[in-house]
Amino acid sequence: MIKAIIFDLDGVVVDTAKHHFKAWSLVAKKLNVPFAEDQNEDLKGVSRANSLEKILQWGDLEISLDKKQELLDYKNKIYLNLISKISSKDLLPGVYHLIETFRKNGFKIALGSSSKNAIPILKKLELFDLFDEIVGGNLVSISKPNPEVFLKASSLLGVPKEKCLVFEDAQSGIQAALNAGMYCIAVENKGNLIGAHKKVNSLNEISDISALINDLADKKPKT
Ligand code: B16
Ligand code: MG
Repeated sequence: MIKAIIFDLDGVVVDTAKHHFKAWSLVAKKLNVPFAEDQNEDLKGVSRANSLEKILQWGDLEISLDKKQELLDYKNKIYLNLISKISSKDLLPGVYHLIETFRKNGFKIALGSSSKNAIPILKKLELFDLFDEIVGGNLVSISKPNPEVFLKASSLLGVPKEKCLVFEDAQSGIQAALNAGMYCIAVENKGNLIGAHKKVNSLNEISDISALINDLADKKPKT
């Protein structure tokens, strides 16, 4: 049965989606591409470079590699500025308690995030030491929905993929977990996400991890 838990970072552990949105809004403004909050849903879980490609597609724009790099650096500079003061106060409800509970019950814990800023963010949140393995955007070559990030976490933990459970807030991340052959719980309160084995509005809805694991045992990883 399930032996390892893999947490997505942005949108599951910490409330940073609004900061990514703000930073991408400024990039889109520079490019004169209309960019609304619902479009930001399509960027969740997607790497920085692939997110820029999507915005360029929405605007039907082609730009040079140098200009792309300039915009990626600009976006990250704004984002880093916006998150400069994040702390454990910005953790999403229930996440700290849930990680601690899984740890006390012998589960391995990993991070599986597209973010290249994952390690400094975990340090700011004072969570770094709670993770057995951390796989961020610097360790993967193909972004979610490709399963690479989660398969790397499973391999580093030494736990087979079919014994891993992923918590995700993005459609691209749910697809990555399913593509990896893992269990997946969607964390969202808008009712937009499809395909996960189970949905919760917030992690603080999970009070009994044995019941949760038993509930998943009746299902199979969807491959
Ligand atoms: P960075 P996750 C993802 O993190 C975010 O959801 C996505 O909006 C962002 O573009 C991506 O990380 C890359 O982040 O610019 O910090 O490298 O949800 O996979 O934890
Ligand atoms: Mg996320």
